[in-house]
Amino acid sequence: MDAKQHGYSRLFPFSILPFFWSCSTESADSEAPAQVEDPVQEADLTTIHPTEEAERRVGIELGTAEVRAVQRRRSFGGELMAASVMVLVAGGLTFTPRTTLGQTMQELRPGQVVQGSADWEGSAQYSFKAETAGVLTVVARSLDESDLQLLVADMDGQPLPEGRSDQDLGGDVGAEQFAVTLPRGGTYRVVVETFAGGQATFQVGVSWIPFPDLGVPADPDGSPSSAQRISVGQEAHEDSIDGATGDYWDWFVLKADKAGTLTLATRTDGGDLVLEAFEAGNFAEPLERSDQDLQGNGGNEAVTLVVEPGQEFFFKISAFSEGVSGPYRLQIGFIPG
Ligand SMILES: [Ca+2]
Ligand SMILES: [Ca+2]
Ligand SMILES: [Ca+2]
Repeated sequence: MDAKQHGYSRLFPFSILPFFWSCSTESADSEAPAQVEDPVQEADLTTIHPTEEAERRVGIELGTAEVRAVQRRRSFGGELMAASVMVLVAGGLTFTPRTTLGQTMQELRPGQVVQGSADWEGSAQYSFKAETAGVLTVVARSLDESDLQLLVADMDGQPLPEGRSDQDLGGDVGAEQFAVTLPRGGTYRVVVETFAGGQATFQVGVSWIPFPDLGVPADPDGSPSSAQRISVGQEAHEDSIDGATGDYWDWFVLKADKAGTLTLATRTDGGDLVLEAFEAGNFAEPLERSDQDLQGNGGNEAVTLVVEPGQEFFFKISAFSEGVSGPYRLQIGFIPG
């Protein structure tokens, strides 16, 4: 497996295991909720073979199954049963780690260690206020052997450059610490996550070195909330990134006014770009990510999304190696339907 893809695919197989494990052990320990008499064997159930006409009338369609990477997203249909609560799910349920702007977060202050817990989705969020640029060191230790990882993000939830860490210090999966440069004064998010999702308890603390000379000017399109607006049908957009001056990436936002298939593509004469697509409100994990180096060119990338009228999508263009610069052209294609 390509190193660029590794962080994506390794999450999924493990993420569902704790869920099923906890269901089975908890229900095994509890008293049966009902007694069933004369149960019918599966082989004795009525089998229905609908005609083609019947299938058409009830809307049964066959489709092709495909295998895709999923980031921290778990969908379950049916009936969930835990020791003390039963949840009936009609159509299916999707859990997606999501952070909401303006959500109340506990503030971390330098020198203080606080105890925290990750929620069922495996994330706990804190804020940190910086007066100037500087270096923030984050330290976390699991209190329950959960595998932790750390993330420092801006207030949109966008990870900073070099803003993720999962070091498993000394072979202890719950022992994490790292230092990250905050590029200017402002409020940032510190996120303690569990590697496989699910609840965890831990201690977390930060230390801070103010370092104003590390400051770089704000990138005008460097966050989702200041994304450049683009639209279907417009001409190709010419732009560039220059990591050396703090222009690490460019954000774009597009609102679909029709249903169809949207394709964004980048073209360059050199360099190596990464193109990512996000849904509004979840900027830590992309919906789609392209670093395919199409036509053998590191800057040629494309993502395709099926869109509904009124849906808004965000796109981030960054260099594969931070600090690399170069011009690029962004093309927007759309097939209605
Ligand atoms: Ca870890
Ligand atoms: Ca930029
Ligand atoms: Ca690339």
